[in-house]
Amino acid sequence: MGQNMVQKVISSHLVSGRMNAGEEIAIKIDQTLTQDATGTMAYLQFEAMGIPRVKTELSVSYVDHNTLQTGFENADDHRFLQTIASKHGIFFSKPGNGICHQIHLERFGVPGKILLGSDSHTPTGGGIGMIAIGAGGLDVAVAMGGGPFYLNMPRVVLVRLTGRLRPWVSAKDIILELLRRLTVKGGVGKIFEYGGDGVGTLTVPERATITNMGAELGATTSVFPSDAMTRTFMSAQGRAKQWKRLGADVDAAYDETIDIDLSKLVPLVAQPHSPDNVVEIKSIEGLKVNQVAIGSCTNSSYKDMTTVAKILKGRKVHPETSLAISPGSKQVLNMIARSGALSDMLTAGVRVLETACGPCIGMGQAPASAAVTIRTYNRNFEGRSGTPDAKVYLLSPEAAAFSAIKGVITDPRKIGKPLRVAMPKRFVIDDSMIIPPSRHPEKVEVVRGPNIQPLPRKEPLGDQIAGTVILKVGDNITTDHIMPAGAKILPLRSNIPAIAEHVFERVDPEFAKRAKENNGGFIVGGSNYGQGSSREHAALAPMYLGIRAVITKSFARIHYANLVNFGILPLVFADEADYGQITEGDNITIKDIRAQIRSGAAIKASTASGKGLVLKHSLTPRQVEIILAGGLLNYTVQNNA
Ligand code: MIC
Ligand code: SF4
Repeated sequence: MGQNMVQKVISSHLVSGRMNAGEEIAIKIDQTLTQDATGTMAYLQFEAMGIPRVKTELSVSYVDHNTLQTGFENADDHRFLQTIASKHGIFFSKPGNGICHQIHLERFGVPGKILLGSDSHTPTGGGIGMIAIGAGGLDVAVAMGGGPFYLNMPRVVLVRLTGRLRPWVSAKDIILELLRRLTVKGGVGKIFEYGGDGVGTLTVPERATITNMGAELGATTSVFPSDAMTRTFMSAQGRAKQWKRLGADVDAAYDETIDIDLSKLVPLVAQPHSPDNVVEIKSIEGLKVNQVAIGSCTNSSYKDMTTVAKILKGRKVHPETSLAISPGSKQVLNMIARSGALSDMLTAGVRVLETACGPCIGMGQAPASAAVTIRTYNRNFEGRSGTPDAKVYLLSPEAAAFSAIKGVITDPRKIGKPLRVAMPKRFVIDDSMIIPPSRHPEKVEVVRGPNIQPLPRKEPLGDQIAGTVILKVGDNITTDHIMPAGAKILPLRSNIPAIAEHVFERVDPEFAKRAKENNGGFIVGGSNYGQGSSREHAALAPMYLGIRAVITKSFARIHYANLVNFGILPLVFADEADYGQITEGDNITIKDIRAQIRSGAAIKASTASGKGLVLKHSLTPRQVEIILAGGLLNYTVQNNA
């Protein structure tokens, strides 16, 4: 029998394991990317491994998250990142050059290669036929050092697209439709491989919108075949030589199949506060909109921006609505400047922001109290915009632009005659903001400002763990709940003692204080705990506060791996009903923990009231050794010694 595309790429990179769904495999990583908010830690970790030069084919360090520079912290981070990149063989993309995923697609992505990135939206690269996976910074550091990446072989789901999108229905509606059907948990342990006749109707940036937001399904990644459309995109980027055709064999088998008839889709919107809370735009038409934001790694391509400009041309943004746009990259901004599209936007009354993540992660443009803000982004978690009671809706650039004119949410099908936005024959290519590594690394001094604090390390696991339940939370807790971002907290990413003060701040402002008073303890959660970002700070900062184990009904993939990497035990209830038996303030003791997790069987714990509690783990034998060593860094250093 033939192979699907995922099997082809993984088998050609397989270091160990067998490609049976659920079994642990190790794969060779060709390329890595980091962004500044996760990158500083990743490079400190890489440095701690003592490897002089990266061993990947290509590693790129982007600066796109912390670009506000309201104090010295972000600029210190940028300088550190630039110098350490230069010293260790890493390309450095300067602040202002754009969002990591957009630039990687434009300038570096290669079909059939495997990319590991310290950002959960790394799967954007699937739009150009890469297997692109998001991971914690430490996993990326190990990959830069030449180590393989470990994961459980996902189930492969064929998403069969047929037909063609109708006017004013866009790629965003395809992924919103999947979120509507499958929810934010629906993709856990799966890779979505797109196929069918409908694929050929979608350009690379449209495909990238879909693979980008596949992260919101909880999927390991999503991927499109590399076809004529991919070749057209790559040659317009001056990279035709790097193109190769790649797709599934005709007789390939899949673990599951989902059918989507593109011609039946309608404009959709995700309502607050979850990307899967999807309804038809039509059903909420007329809702007053205070703010509109167009951009982010999901929808900031040349095609998106040009479409928006064409809708705005000759019209004005509504007097009571603010419209902010952030083009995804310098290339995009430059091209809309040259074509005149930028001028059309300005004339319409747009606020133009830097080519960076910006409002998507609460870096500026926080909406007014209780405001309605509609965005082309990928996440609308509560408080993420920087305003705790703001209501964030997610939709297509077309719908966002038209609603900005109307001042109320409006179905984009009312815009009128369909638009045609052709892809450029040749993009404007100027890589001058991508700085190659030094040819004389011995001469490069790595500059660290006071914001770069040393990495906290953890001791190997003791024989027993005991402590208090510091916090109990419900289902679908995001990493934005655990370790908030935003303009005030993000600049502390390189300073764990300082950022640890903010853990769970929006859920319970006393969390950090209580954890310190109790010398750490346990967190109890519901299902899909830790969905969202790849930020390892959501594990590293709780580790610093002494959290020993997190006990839940289930975990999201990247956060689970991050907990293991930092030596925090991720455990689940053997009987989910026990979740109801535990309350905040309970004391839990797990004796003989080393032997218990090694034996692989159920783990016996006890509460102060004397009640027994049965827990389970799904650690692989390698992950057990990592936990015993006190985390991946200790484990890697031990094994390299
Ligand atoms: C996000 O979209 O949540 C982020 C900010 O890009 C994160 C990374 C981070 O927290 O630094 C992600 O998606 O991984
Ligand atoms: Fe940046 Fe937002 Fe994309 Fe995260 S989701 S990489 S914050 S643009």
